Amino acid sequence: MDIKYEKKEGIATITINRPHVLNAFRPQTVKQMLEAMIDARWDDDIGVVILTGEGTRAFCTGGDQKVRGTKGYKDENGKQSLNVLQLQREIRTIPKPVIAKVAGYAIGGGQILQMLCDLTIAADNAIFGQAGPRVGSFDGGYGASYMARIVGQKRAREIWFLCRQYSAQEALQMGWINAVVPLEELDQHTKAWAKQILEHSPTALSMLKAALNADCDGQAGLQELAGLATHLFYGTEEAQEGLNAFLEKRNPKFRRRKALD
Ligand code: 2NE
Repeated sequence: MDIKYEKKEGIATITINRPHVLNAFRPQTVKQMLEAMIDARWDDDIGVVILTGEGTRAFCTGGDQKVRGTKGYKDENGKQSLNVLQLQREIRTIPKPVIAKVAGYAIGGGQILQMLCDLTIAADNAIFGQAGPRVGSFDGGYGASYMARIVGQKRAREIWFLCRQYSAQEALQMGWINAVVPLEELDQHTKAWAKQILEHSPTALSMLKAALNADCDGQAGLQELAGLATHLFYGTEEAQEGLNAFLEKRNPKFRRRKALD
């Protein structure tokens, strides 16, 4: 297995477990992370997901350059793909807060994964940066546009064009991450944030996540928000009347809509 997956006290933790390559991901890693993320999505006992990397040297250094081919990254059968975009979308749309717990390097596609998490807590040894243009790659999706939403257009261009590395404190100043804590306290702080979130209304949190996404994600974002609204609507007397009328082969008797406060 390329990942560790643990569920405990309402928190699902996904740990990229490839420390020999600073937790760079290959297709198998991404597939396993996706499966874990989907499991957490449908598990009613889970309210928060933590994404992290094994050890203290790296959160994730992006795509494993040692298995990169001419059409993508090679899996165990030699098939080439770039399925990390699907993982990005799952982090973005899972209706539960996702926290990135970052120690060490968050570089390239790894930096983008942490950025797509709802919150990022970094250890004081964390280093953030882009590497794509240095190794002949780029992420022109969320990796570019969402970054610019967070750090601003000028900074996003600097990060991508120069491929420099930034300390945790610099990332905090840019609003790229939420908090910096001493490395030895990273677990404790991340758990405390997760536990505080677990005290709050899961429906309110999911609606807020979808609303914040919708502001950036165009029609896909509206679809996500509308999906949650539909889910809530199904629980109303009005929606049930529509369903019952169809099943009973009669015309529905909808009451006039009450004005909302
Ligand atoms: C992160 C960095 C700067 C760390 O440098 P250093 O000197 O502290 O460690 P070192 O010795 O470079 O790394 C330790 C081992 O991990 C491997 C290294 O090759 C090395 O292994 P050995 O040579 O000793 O056997 N390693 C680290 N990152 C790796 C990677 N991504 N793939 C394969 N092996 C990796 C330094 O390691 C670094 O610059 N790493 C490469 C960062 C990078 O270029 N990432 C890919 C960017 S593109 C991307 O992620 C991407 C995208 O742009 C679009 C879509 C999807 C993905």
